[in-house]
Amino acid sequence: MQVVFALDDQSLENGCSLVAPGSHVSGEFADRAFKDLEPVEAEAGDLIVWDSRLWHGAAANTSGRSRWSLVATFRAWWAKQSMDIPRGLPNDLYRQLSDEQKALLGFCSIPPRNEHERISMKVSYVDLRQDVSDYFD
Ligand SMILES: O=C(O)CCC(=O)C(=O)O
Repeated sequence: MQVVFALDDQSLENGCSLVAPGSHVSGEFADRAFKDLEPVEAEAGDLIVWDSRLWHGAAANTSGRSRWSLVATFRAWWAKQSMDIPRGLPNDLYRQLSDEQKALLGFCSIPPRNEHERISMKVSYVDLRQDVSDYFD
């Protein structure tokens, strides 16, 4: 999810966001030659939200005025598979994985047993353990 929080009024003249409606479901990466972009004009204080897959950018600022905004991208780090892969993965496979692959398989989002073990469900790469059995009793 992409979020643009407009700190200034935003028009085509001062470089507002540009989007390609429907492109988020095209299954294609952004085509930089694509010309049929639509401006997203906004007032200071508006919050604009779109699917991060939407092809987007910003117009050239030709106004001589500022066009400040805060842009942030969010994704669901807690999204997990429906099978309990962390608990069932053979250790010889686990040991071959990179930290990123371990995170994708859920080893960075194993829920704690209780608030004494951990408050957050999220753990970082430095908290990854040596063996699968080190996560479970
Ligand atoms: O400047 C904007 O309005 C959009 C910028 C943006 O979404 C990005 O840089 O990914």
